[in-house]
Amino acid sequence: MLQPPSHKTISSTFRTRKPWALPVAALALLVSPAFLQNAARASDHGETAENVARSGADLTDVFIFPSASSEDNVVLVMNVQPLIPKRLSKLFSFDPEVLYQFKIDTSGDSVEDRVIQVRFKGTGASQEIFIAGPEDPRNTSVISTLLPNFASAGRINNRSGGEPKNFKPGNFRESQSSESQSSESRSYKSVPMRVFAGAREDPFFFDFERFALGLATQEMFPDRRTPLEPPQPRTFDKTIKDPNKPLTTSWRPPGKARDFFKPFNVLSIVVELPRAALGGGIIRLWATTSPSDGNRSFIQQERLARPLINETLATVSNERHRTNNRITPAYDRFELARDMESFLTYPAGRSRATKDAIKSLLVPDVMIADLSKPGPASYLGVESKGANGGSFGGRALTDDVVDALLGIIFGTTISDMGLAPADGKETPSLTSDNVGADKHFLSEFPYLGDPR
Ligand SMILES: [Ca+2]
Ligand SMILES: [Ca+2]
Ligand SMILES: [Ca+2]
Repeated sequence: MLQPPSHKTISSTFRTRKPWALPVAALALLVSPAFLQNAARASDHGETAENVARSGADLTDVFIFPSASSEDNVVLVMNVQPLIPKRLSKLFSFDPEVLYQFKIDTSGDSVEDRVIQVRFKGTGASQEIFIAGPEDPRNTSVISTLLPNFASAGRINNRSGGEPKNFKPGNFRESQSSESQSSESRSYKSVPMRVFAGAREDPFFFDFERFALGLATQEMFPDRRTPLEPPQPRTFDKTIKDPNKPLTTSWRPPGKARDFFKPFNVLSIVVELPRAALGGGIIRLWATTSPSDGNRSFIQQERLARPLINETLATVSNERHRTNNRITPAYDRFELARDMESFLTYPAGRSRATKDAIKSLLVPDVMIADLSKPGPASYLGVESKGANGGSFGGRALTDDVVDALLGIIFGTTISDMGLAPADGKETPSLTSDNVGADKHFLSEFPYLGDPR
């Protein structure tokens, strides 16, 4: 267990904050669907009823960072199936009815130009993984159809010590000309890929307990109204006077704050492949999970790129999380932008200029990486033009994305980046949850730590 290959936290014009280890007491929590449904408000773990009901399609994280073993390669990660308790990983399988996809936009319009599709057959120790792409998608809506040329990457490989597979399918194809606008005119060659699928330690770190459970089971931010409304008394919950006002204005201090996710595992899909196979330039990445409709199509249940955007800035009520999960990034300017306006106006109380700058920074919800740049990965690195320590962007396993978002919403990140003048509306005590990356990352593929 070594330091991860690309270690950068938000720093420089962002806050400078290195991950630090915290003593974390074991949490004896009964993880039940009811608990999740009541509590999940700000992580991407069980954020909608349908994700709790079908947790194999519940995305929890997306990462993209340079390979530690080859400068030519990049690593994509998606995690699903939240809150697998310690020592129980073997009881969980990927959902064989779900199509798992990495979607990659190479042209800057947040419409995918290439997709990598992953499917599973069977369950348990005999589960088999199939993968296709990166290739032009047959369609780009929330309805997906399968790429041709699915090939088996073998049996699921977390059952016998976590050995990953080198996977070089001969019939996988790569566009040789990213300049070409016509999919018909593209020619292809095979893409060597390394693939891992199986249980891993959950890399996400956040004081979720403080956020969701620390205040007599009320979440830190009472649910906000959408569409945008002025503050008014909530009639259906007498314990909250104002649904738009934070119930507390501080996180727990260092030493008291806890990474709620520390004892839990997830199921990870890790793919390492040449940067050139994804176009080699600036890409916009997101992941989707789409259950089968029972025929030949797969209907999007969740979409995830930048963590916490939907879950923090949109409300649970009015099914805003579900709505944003089920649309494509192209619609974020109509839906997610409205949610953000509401949150940034009421709980956060930011100025007009700051709100507009935050919306232009975070809408549409895609993860941007510049594959022409060396590592390390650094969250929001492309958007900040390298101001946070690197211009590759993407997201490293150790990036403190919680603090990055809190700094944007409640801190001086936006004015530090020169995107809007300081508005004097900061809430400094809310800009860090005081939890850092204290996980068991690996220095090599598949990078995420062994399951607990
Ligand atoms: Ca989720
Ligand atoms: Ca595109
Ligand atoms: Ca943090």
